[in-house]
Parts: sequence; C-alpha cells; structure tokens
Amino acid sequence: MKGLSRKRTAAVLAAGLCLCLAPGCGGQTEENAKEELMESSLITVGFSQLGNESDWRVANTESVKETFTEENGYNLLVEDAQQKQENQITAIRNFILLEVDYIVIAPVVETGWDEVLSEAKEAGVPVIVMDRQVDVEDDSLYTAWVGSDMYAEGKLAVDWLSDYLEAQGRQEEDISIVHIQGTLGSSAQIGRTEGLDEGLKTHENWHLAAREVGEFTQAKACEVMREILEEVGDDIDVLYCENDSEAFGAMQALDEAGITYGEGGDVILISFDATEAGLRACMEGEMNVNVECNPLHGPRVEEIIRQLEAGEEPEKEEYVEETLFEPEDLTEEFISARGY
Ligand code: GZL
Repeated sequence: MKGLSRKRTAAVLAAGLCLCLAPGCGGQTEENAKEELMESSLITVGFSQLGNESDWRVANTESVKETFTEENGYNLLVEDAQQKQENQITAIRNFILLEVDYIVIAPVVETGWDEVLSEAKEAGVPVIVMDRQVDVEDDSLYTAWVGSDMYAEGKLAVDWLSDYLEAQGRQEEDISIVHIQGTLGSSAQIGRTEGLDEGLKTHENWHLAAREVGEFTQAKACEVMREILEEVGDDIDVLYCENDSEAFGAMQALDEAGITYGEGGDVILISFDATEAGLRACMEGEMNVNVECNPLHGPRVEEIIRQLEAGEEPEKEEYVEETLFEPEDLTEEFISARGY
C-alpha cells in the first residue's frame, strides 16, 4: 500500500474488507484488514520545492526530508521545479490526482497560484505554504504559511549599514551601492529590496550605482557583477547581495577585478541567509554582515500538520525569529552547531 494516500489506502482496504466478509472469502480476517489499514495509515505529503538554486534551498529541502520520514508516519513525495512556476503547478496537479493528504509548497514567486490552489481546495487537499509567500485573492486557498519576514531582514541590513557608516564617520559621505537581487517577484527579493529602497529614501547621500538580478545563484551573480564592474569600475562602496550564493558569485568577480571587500576592504559586503559557508566567509572578514534567514522549516510544517490531524486550527501565518551576524559574533563551534 506504500505510496497511496490514506484516503485511497482506506478505500482499497475497505473494499478488500467487504470482499473478505463476503461468503466463502478465505484468508484475510477483518482483524488483519484493520491492522493493515492501521499500519498503512502513513500521512502522504506532496512537497513542491521551487528548486535547488542555493545552499539555503538545499538545507531547506533536507529539513523537510529529515522530518517527513516513514518512521515519523509519513510518505513524502518531493518534486523539484528547477525554479519554474509551471513545474510547481504541474506537481500540485499530480499531487491532487494522487489524492495526497497534504500539499506543501515553497512558491518560486508570489503570484499566479489562484487557479491551481482553487483546484486543491475543491479536491479537499489542505495546502501549507512554506518559506516564500503566495499572493492570492482568497487566502482560504491555503491553510497556513510559515517563513521569514523578508522586509524585516532588509531593514535589519540597512539599519546595520547606517550605523556602520556612522561609526566610521562616513554618514555624510556619498555612498555608491551595487544591488544584486534575487528571483524577481519572490518574497525574498520583494522584502529585501523594499528594505534597501527605504534606506535609499531616508539617506540622501546613498545612491544606487547598479541593480541587477542574480536569481539567487552564484553563477548568475558572478556574471552580472562582471557586467556591473565594466560599467561602474571601482566606484562601489557597498555591495548588497540578496543571498550568500550571490555574494560568492560577486566575490569571484571582485577578485578578478582586484577589488577588495569585507573588513578593511574597498567594498562593504552585505549578504543574507547566514548559511554555513556564508557565516564562515563572514567570520573570515570577507563579508561585513550576514542577515539570518532560517531554512529549517520541516519541523514547523510538521507541527502544522500535527495540529490539523488533531482537529486543531493552526496559526494562519508563523514568522521565524531571525538576527544578523558580524565577524566578531562568529566562532567555528557556533557555526558548526547551527545545523545548516
Ligand atoms: C528565503 C528564500 C531564499 C533564500 C535564497 O526565504 O526564499 O531563496 O534567501 C533562496 O538563498 O534561493
């Protein structure tokens, strides 16, 4: 019965049970059939993951896989959409056909989900959104969301930059900022960009030298940073990367151009995610600050499912508490103990 949702398993077993009770049915007793039903009461979860673009995403997927194991009572189906919304929509439709018990989605962008989530609702399959958010007309199309406040992350970074520049006596200086954005239309890009845009408005001496999309990947960020350096040369005071993978790509381009960054460098480097690799780079002084974005949503999503299974109503939105790290905050043991 593996791979079948409980609904389908129950239907198959119930049919089998009826047959067994029919006259002349040998072998399986009602007790056996019920035992089998109990054993196969794994909760089937269909997980549509947006991609595999960054260390953060790898940790996020791992967290879900480590949580939704058969020993914990789950049958997990994972579909990787390679950062394409159409692949996520196809995966959700397949999960509906399979009659999974729950759908979990980390949506690549915020819009374009109304139709497919309406189909899930009509099919009676609860949808739990994780990490990035969906922007839908009717928020009953999803049961709950858990993730980060990306605007708060951006504001944390910008407030840190303002304080950092003031501490250096540079609060009046013209500050040239290069901004490498994540996937356009994703909650992480929208929120972190909003935080920077607010900082640009409130600091008249800050200006944007360049803004390009790095898709949250190291390769794309390296490519666009090379192009930016062609345009602006070394007139860069701050580099604002919307995740660690982009920061590593930009660092590669800066190395090629002989431009230093991080503590004591030409360029103040701001990054997001606080992944293990990102925190190591920060600890080494290659980044001036790294804003945390916790990917370990597996247990949080499972808690929501446990509540639903118990007939309880989970919070509609659950924000994860987060902070930022500077080099002096970091040690090897601290980084190793974080789990991602
Ligand atoms: C943030 C998450 C972002 C990460 C990136 O919650 O959606 O997507 O910041 C990842 O590393 O690609």
